[in-house]
Amino acid sequence: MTIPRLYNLPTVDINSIMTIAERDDLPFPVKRVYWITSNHEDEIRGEHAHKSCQQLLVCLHGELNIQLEDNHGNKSSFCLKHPNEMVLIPSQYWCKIAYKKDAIVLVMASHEYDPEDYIRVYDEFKSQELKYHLG
Ligand code: T46
Repeated sequence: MTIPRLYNLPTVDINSIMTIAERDDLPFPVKRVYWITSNHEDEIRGEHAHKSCQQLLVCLHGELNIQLEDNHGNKSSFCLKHPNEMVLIPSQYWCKIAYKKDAIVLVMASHEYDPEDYIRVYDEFKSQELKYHLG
């Protein structure tokens, strides 16, 4: 079972800092990359789960708070503010993300974009738990 995880990626000091993620550092083959630049203080985004897609998030600038919940109600949270940190968000985790002003976030996804892969209603996500428990 895949669980949320924080990675500390290797860096090279070149007066600036270079952070490197080799293919073997990533837990899945990346099929899609996108990035989000937030203009608002404490903007809340996400609030959905993915059926299959897994994602890796890196906060390139600013700060990000990620709150995750699995379908058993187990919660975890991560604060990202260093560009060498990367969080794995597995599929089937409810995800709520708070962006601090001017946050820039890079996302690497295991799947191409598919609106059908999203569960956007929390009660629907929780009812999947019921289905899971009922077998
Ligand atoms: C996630 C967090 C971190 C596309 O057309 N293609 C894409 O690849 C993506 C990611 C989004 N879109 C469209 C769909 C919506 O009309 O962009 C719009 C905004 O997407 P959404 O409301 O899902 O944005 P966030 O910031 O709530 O969530 C996004 C990802 O969708 C999500 O998977 O984990 O960033």
